[in-house]
Amino acid sequence: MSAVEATPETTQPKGTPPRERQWFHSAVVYQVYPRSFQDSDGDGIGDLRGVVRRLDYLATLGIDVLWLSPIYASPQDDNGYDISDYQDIDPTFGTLADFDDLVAQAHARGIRIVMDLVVNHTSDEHPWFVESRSSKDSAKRDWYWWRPPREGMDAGAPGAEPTNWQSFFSGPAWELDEATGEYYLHLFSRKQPDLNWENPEVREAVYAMMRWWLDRGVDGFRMDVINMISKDLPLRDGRVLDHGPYADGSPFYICGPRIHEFLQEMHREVFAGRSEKLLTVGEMPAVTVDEAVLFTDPARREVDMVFQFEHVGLDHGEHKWDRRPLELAELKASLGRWQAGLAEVGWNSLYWNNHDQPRAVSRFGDDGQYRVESAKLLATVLHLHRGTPYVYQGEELGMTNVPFAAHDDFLDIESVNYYRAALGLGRSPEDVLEALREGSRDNARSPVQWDASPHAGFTTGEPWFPVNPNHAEINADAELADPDSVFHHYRRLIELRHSDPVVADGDFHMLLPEHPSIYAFTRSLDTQTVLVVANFSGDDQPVDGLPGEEDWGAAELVLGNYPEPGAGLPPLRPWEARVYRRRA
Ligand code: TEU
Repeated sequence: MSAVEATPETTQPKGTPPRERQWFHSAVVYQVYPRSFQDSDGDGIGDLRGVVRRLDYLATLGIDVLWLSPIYASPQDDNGYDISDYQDIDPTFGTLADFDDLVAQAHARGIRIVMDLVVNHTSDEHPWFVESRSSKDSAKRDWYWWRPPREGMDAGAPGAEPTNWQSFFSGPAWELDEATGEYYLHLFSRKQPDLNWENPEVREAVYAMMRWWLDRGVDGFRMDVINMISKDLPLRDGRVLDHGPYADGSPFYICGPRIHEFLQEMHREVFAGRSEKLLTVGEMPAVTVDEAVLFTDPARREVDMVFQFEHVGLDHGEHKWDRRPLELAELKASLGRWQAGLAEVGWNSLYWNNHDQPRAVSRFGDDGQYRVESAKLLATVLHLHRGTPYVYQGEELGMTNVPFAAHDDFLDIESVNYYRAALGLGRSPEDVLEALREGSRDNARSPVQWDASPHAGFTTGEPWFPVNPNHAEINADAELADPDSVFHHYRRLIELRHSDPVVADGDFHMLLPEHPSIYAFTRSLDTQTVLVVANFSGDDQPVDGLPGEEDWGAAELVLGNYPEPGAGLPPLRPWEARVYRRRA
């Protein structure tokens, strides 16, 4: 949030020397999904007092910022991303007093608190929507997107929806309200009606809510699907998708015509004049590098960074449930493009997974024989890129995907709805189950594994979601006790980012872009250069063709995930990653 500090010299015209260092360049963010983090009252659901209980653990890990997925009052149709009261805590998670205590105790440990801002939509149980649907003449009717049935069609008739868009959670993106005979837009579930940001009253209500949380000590926001708030009017039909009756409406709501105007207005109304070092990160499905430069250029006062989705879509075919193998060269090309694209202006977020993505080690690594090595390799590669790393709860323990047995093991609305819709479109149950096993968000939502006890120390009650049976082996107690564990490898990487400016601000340079198994790059700042070499395969890989190879042979080994490799640049063992440093 550089507005406060943004004096003329901090905004840099093209081609000038590297920008001013921002505090979050050397920060690491830890994401907590409260339902699955730590239960403190035995009801089987994680809560705020549970987070407080684990603050020392997080301080030991060394993270700087805690991003809390939604904890607001909510009917939990989408696990909290459907909010019915923005200024109260859901009783499942605790009270405002519990929240204030969490903020105080986190700040006492130098950890900032970032809230999840979900304002593209509310819950259909939010008083705003209850009033809006009450009548066509409601003062809040225009706070949401209401439309009559498609011209010449009766309300409720198949295809009578105002546009042919598909919801992210399968089915149409419009729901008929029988009482008023009109449809309302919901890009996600029917219990998540989209807010109409064209209405200045809506925007002011959101800004007031955000100021309320900042006044309460919050240090920033992760903004949910924030690049969907500006719709391209008039709302009209999209191209019908090959795999179903509905169409892709994204051209009419991804990075819409007023998105930069809205984010700059938000910045002026909420953040300008605030001195605290705040953090804003916009979750932006389908955002491009060029758009991200505009969104994250400090001189434009929009957001500090964005979550882009390119690298978490490389193993998708036509859609996320159409899985295909990931090619390392494609991954390098994608992440390399984002590094280069935001090298001069803007800033990257760095993540392998979150509460919407399968577990990183199962997806990008090897969660079998080389689970520990590949978990450390993924951390090494990600944390030494240029940008702010995000650690998703349990990632620092090397937690894996969940061994789902049957379709009714899935609880996530996106997976449950997709299973039903896919069968309706003739896909075989076995086939869909396999796709869910690989791609379901539920893989990320099993409770954090704190110890080897029956419910992994997550709860003394019955967990809302079964604990992964591999918690007997994979758990925080075991990791903390083993100095060579995945946990301590994350701790060392975070220490490196805190202590070494080349990690926080060094220029990024990709090497061996076409190599099918080796991911290699350098970071350089002033006289220092750091080399990262990583073997994304289960076979030994010679490190041939590396520019300046002979020089690296004598360099200092800063970090590795195997016992000492020996002199020179010996071949990389399966899933081995090494970090070298040399001074010019
Ligand atoms: O996710 C938006 C989003 O893009 C995801 O829905 C994504 O498409 C999908 O999960 C990939 O499988 C945000 C939140 O992170 C998510 O948890 C919410 O369900 C969604 O918005 C609606 O608020």
